[in-house]
Amino acid sequence: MHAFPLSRRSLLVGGAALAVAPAMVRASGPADVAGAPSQLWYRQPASTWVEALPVGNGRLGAMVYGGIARERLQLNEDTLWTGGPYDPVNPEARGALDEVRRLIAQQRYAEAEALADAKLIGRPATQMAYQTFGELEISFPELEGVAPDGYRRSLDLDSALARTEATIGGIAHLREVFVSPQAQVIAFRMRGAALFAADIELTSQQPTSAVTAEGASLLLTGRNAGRAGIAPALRLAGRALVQSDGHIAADGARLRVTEAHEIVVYVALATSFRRFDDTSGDPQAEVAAAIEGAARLGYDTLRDQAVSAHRELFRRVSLDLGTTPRAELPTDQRVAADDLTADPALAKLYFDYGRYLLIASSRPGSQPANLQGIWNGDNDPPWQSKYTVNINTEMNYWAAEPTALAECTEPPLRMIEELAITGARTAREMYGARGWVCHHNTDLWRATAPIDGAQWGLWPLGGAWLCTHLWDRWDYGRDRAFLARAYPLMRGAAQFFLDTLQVDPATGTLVTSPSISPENRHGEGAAVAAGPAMDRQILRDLFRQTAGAARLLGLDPDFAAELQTARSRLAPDRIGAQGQLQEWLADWDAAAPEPDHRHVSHLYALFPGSEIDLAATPELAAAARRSLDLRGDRSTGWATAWRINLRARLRQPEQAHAALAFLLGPGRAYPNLFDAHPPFQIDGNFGGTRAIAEMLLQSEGDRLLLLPALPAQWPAGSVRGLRARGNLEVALAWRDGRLVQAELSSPIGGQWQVGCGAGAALSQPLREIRLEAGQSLRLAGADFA
Ligand code: FUC
Repeated sequence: MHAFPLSRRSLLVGGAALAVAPAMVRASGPADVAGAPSQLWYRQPASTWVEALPVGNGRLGAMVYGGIARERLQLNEDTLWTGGPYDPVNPEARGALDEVRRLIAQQRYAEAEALADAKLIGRPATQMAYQTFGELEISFPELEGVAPDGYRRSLDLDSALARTEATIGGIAHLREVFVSPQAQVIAFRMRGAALFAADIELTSQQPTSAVTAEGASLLLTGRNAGRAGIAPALRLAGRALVQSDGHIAADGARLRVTEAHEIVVYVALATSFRRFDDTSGDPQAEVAAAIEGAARLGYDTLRDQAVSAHRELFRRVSLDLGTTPRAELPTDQRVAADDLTADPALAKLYFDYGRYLLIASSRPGSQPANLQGIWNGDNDPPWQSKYTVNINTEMNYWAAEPTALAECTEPPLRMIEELAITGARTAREMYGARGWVCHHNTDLWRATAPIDGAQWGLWPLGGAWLCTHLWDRWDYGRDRAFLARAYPLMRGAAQFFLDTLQVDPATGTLVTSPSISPENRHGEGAAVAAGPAMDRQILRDLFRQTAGAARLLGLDPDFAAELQTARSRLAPDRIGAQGQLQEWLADWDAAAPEPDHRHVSHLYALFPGSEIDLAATPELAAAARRSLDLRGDRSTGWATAWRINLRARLRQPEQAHAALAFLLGPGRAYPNLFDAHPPFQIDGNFGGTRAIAEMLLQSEGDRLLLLPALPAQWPAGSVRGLRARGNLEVALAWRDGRLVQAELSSPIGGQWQVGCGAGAALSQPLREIRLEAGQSLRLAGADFA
């Protein structure tokens, strides 16, 4: 299989991995239209983890507390997980599969579920957990008990610098933290206006970790932990180097600096992980090389390089939704105020933060953003902080294409390549099928078997859903070489379903079986079922996109025809007795035990899919709206974010804004603006960021809708740098709730149908526009009158 070009190693050699095609970069003006810096800031140090501020370079992460006498940086490295390579397929699964299918066909769902729980779930029935690496602690013994003046702790989203400023004991202090994507180190600098002393420690709760001090550096070594019977296979190393104009001496396992005006600390972290099936790396050599490289360049150069690499991505988009005096308040007070109507700039901050978090947690060569991005301070984190691919991992990337961060999708796209390898084994051994499959979760080791229990894990569409992101990457960027690399992955995902779809005895249509509608129980006393709506919707997309890719590449005409035939035999979406879109093949929705269930899986076809559409399928769109009304707009963090996107697609701006206000309020946003499931889960940040974009611009096929869900709370504003399908860049400005000007440009040219406005106010008919390569076009609001 052809490898994606950027390996983890390529990230380590320099900034070239992040280079951007010049055509994609706008002349970079100030990132912030409104003039106010896009910053999270506070008047006190963080006292809990969800007050600390996240910095990262995709691979390395730190949570900065901004303590006065004791600065803590909680540290992460994205390959530090429990366990080692393993194959969780249950050897009894293949033998029991037909019986589970037969019980489902006979509508004996509870029996089918019990048998599936006993025989189909993987061994172990859980996966490995993402870990915390440890902490860098810098304490200032002389500052103990001294109250600061003018304390300010901030994270600047435009430069990716975390800073703490204060006057302590009459002396000005300035501390700064960033993570270098080029040198692969976390860098800390403290400057004082008078001499100070500091103690520096590197600690870890990982097994057998030992720390030694030598000269001006600390070395931490250890290994990872096992989990659920899977033996640990990773060695780990962390190295810290201290530079100072003062005196540096080792004191046991820590370094003591005295009489300093300035200290700089570089931290490098690594494990022996190379790939899901290879743990032969040399972490000690890796951290030594990173520290040496950082020391050679020096703090100022590293900082300049890191800031410009960040800006290259971050400054592509800028948003202004209007500013009120609330924007002057510390961030925790803005969240606590719980009033998005009075503080439209908080939505802009959340949007900028979502883009910042994606850049900081997912870069070429790194692992994909997991349930917590890259930031985790717990060795037993919620849901193991892994990859839940029945919604959460996909949502992590919903903002990437429309907000011009395509590079950040390299890690999940590479993960799909790896899942296609491990998932081929699961397809063969568990189903006797060709192609590949991934169920509802995966981890660092790319496990693909069902886990947890049938109600959660017996869902074979995880890989298929991920593959729709391959298509999106193609559709937004239109890079044929990318499509050629992605096609075999899509083909394998589709092939699995050609081999495993079953004929439903009642309808004669093709259905998935066994499956579930993610995590929801139906009214027949079980979750397992045949052919839930989401499966059919995802498969319609996967088959259409795979056949489309084959056609574009001039490959496999017979296979593409087979996909189209199978596609036409999938049951269509159905409208149930409540006027709702049916979640299952039968109309079970009214009797389902959790009417407000967080997953809205059957609405996939409205968003992120687009088969259901107000104009093209008005009855189904009305049924989707009815389902959403029945479910309610307030849910867990990610589930609320999904609902906002759905309201935007339904062109219901007021509902979208109300749900966004809930997402950005104290129930679903922590003081550091991390999304609260609760607990912290980063998907809501990314889903919320996409939702704001989706309220301003929608792009499906060649259709473009401008301001389709602009709420009354954002009467005037502007955005530039958004991306649409077909490699189009869009800038918009509006006043009094109406478009003033749109500017469309494309390096490759093309043809689009453009509409403007929400709900019934949508301009009709759509305007057809055509752009030559490199051309840009201005449209005035009056063009849509
Ligand atoms: C899915 C969701 C949960 C949670 C978990 C990580 O199982 O149903 O709400 O987000 O993933």
